[in-house]
Amino acid sequence: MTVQMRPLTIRLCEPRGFCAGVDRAIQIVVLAIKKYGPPVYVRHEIVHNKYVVEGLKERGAVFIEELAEIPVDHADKPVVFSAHGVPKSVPADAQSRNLFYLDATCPLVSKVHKQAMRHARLGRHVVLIGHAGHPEVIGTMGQLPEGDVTLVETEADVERLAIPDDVELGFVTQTTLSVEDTAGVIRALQIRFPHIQAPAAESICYATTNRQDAVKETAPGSDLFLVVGAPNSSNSRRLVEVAEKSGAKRALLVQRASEIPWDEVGDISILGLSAGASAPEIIVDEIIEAFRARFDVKLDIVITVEERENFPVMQVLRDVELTSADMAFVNGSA
Ligand code: 0CN
Ligand code: SF4
Repeated sequence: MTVQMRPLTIRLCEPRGFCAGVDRAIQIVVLAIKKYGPPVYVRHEIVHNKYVVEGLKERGAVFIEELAEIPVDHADKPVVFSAHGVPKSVPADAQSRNLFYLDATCPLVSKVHKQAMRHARLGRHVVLIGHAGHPEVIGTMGQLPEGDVTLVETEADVERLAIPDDVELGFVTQTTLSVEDTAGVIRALQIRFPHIQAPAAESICYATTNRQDAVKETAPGSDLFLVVGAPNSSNSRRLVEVAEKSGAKRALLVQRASEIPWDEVGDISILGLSAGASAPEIIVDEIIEAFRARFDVKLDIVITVEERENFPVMQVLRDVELTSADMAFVNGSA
């Protein structure tokens, strides 16, 4: 006797998953291992994803948090800085240790660094909107001398700011924030400090914006919304919040199919599904398969925009060839 499985529509967001900055950062580590041989040191998780980090470890990457962890007799091994960016003190420290470094900071994070430096050059104190303790925030604050940047996270923080009215101000933001919440914080800043200058271009990146837009489109009416991503991934966590705010009955962040709480999933008929910018597609596939084993799945791909961004790696790595297996790992499909 065949058992009828309950029908389930999976609304799959497109775009989702890897962005151009993540793709580039992973490529840099893979190419550096090919070119220089293992070990290649990587300062901080190259992107916030365990599957990616473990895959790179198997290929010969060694993850560290600080340059001082590199053994003295390995000073000739390359060290890669993560996609999230680093304070100016880090390349300076690498230079003083005579290390060979490859900077995998996403070009869109570097753009925010430049916007912050431009404000400072024009005599403005910088207000950074972002999450305390996040490596990107540490990196952006570290572009300027201590005391030249003030961090705010919320509208309430803006109310508490004790900056005299005659101080020239400019703001920038972290690249992976909630578009809506940030608009609120910017409004609060502009009310409190009408003379505050915006950056020359939007600091929240295209990938963050597009993934949030796609979730906004698919979340209404979803019984459950799953976002593939890590708890330390800012952009992934924002997608969970956006799903909840946009009308999903419940939204959860999962790193792998094994984290799906099946007891709590219950009798759902519409599932929303997306993935953060650091989450490989292979895990999205794994999750769809896990639902196929339990439901009669109909896949509904919701395309909100087509992404064409591609960030090339640095010149020194362009002569290295990738195998098709490397390429599959780099684009998240293996
Ligand atoms: O998850 P990520 O590694 O980083 P955050 O969203 O926590 O910043 O994704 C890549 C984004 C960048 C930079
Ligand atoms: Fe760059 Fe945005 Fe991707 Fe971060 S999420 S790596 S800023 S494109």
